[in-house]
Amino acid sequence: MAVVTTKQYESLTEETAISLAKELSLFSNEAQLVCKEIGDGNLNYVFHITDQVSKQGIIIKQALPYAKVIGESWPLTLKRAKIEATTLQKHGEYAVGLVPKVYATDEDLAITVMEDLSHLQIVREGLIKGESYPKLSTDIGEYLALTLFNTSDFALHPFEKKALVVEFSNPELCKITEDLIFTDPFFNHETNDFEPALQAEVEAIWTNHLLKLEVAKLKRSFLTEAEALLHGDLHTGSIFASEQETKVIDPEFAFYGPIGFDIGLFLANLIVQSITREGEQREFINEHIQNTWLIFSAKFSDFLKQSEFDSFKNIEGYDAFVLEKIFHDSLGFAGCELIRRTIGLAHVKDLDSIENQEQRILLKKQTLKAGELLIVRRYQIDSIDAVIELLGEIQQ
Ligand code: SR1
Ligand code: MG
Repeated sequence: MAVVTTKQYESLTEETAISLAKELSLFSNEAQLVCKEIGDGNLNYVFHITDQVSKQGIIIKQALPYAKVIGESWPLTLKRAKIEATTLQKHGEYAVGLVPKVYATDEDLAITVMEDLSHLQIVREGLIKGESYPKLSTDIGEYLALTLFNTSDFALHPFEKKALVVEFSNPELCKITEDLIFTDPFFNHETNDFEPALQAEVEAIWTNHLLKLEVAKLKRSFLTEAEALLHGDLHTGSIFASEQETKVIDPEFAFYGPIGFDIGLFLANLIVQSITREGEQREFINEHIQNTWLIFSAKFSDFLKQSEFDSFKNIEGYDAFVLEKIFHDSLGFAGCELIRRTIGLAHVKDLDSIENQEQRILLKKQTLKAGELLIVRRYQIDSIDAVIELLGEIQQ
């Protein structure tokens, strides 16, 4: 893999991205390159470069020194590009084929050059259109088990694990999550963004003592529990898929945190889909929710039995304790994600694109209720089937 340095940071354009691709010798001399900036996320530029002759392509992702979603008034570290590239490589060692290949990085330009995934769709977009991605939950359940187990103390020597905790320290991006997921939505904060028709529900959240106490505990867990190298932002906009393939992208929020966080974010984004769909389509999403947990927990539990470093792995009840903790954490984190995606700064298209105002508000209220109940009842919910039952009660 090429590591280019010595350049001064400057934002790429479609033209300079092509020049860079040529410099990196990633195409033949005869290639006729075209480039389009396709980034639709909150933070970065994404350049798609294709050779008109061979039809081969690459992606150049560049971090901007500020949050694109807000503008230059919100500065943001460029170091996240290195964290993202290194995480793709580390996770790719374990979750083989489930993350894009990295071809080159340049720390000064804050770029990652990677595999072209343009034959796939962003899962959020596809789900909104009614796609069902039959392999999605099996692939993501495996990705979660492989990446989270293999970067944890269960699989690594304590010195190696602690060195990784330092290497993947990502304070600025973590602060965004601490604020936008765990703090601002639960207070009358200026970053919040909600429809006036939700005023009563939002004020009920701000004054719900029990809910805030439980969110405080979840935030504390996010701040202090360095269990595994997380993706850190595993929503359905961070996954590309087709009927045959799944690839997890965008781990710029990666850091060592609680295992349930990645699982919770993914489940929450499926739950939004469950809430916005009906009939058979909802059942299909509910099966994805169940299967994600079943695949993850079965694999993780198998791996745990073979742990090289945990002397207690065969103590009866230990495996169940570990899995139960991850399950309850996941539900709590899912609840926080549901609430922040409805009333916080960064919304989801699944809800905001519903044109009928009455329907949109009804479904946003259901999303808020699902979030609240997952947080406050997480220790009483004893199975993934019980999560589906809870959703059924909210949807009546
Ligand atoms: C200012 S960044 C807003 C959100 O976009 C990212 O994808 C993360 O989810 C973050 O919370
Ligand atoms: Mg992202």
